[in-house]
Amino acid sequence: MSCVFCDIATGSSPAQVVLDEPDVVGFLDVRPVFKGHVLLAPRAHVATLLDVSADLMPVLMGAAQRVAGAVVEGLGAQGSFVAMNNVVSQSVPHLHVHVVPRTKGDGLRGFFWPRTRYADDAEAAQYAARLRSALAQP
Ligand code: DGP
Repeated sequence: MSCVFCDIATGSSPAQVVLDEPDVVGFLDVRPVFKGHVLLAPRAHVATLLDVSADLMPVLMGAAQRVAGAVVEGLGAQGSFVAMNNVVSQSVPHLHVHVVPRTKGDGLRGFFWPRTRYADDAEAAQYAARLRSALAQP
């Protein structure tokens, strides 16, 4: 099965690589939200966040933290937006963390999503309870 991010990880497809580590590769998004937008992908094919091993997770998040620092130090951004799509809105089914440089007034408003409200405190409490219950499963 072909995978464009596996090909970038092995070097068989070209990319502007910014981070080249044993378990993680970071490269410029070919269609950046802002210039310097980086994608971080595990070298091994992993489809979504739910498939990341416990060992890989801190490696991936550590790399995201360092790239978030690099967009500030290296590009002069004030901050960053760090996110990933999982299945829904995920156009490449090889996990990738977006690190987008951000600066006040850059024009990005509310990012991609519309916001809603809970009907009342009871509804919010019910959602919280369902999540606590799911998180309590072994
Ligand atoms: P997402 O929609 O969250 O799955 O983001 C996928 C991103 O991947 C999208 O912003 C464009 C980028 N992308 C897709 N194909 C390529 C590619 O071949 N090279 C690079 N550098 N980026 C790609």
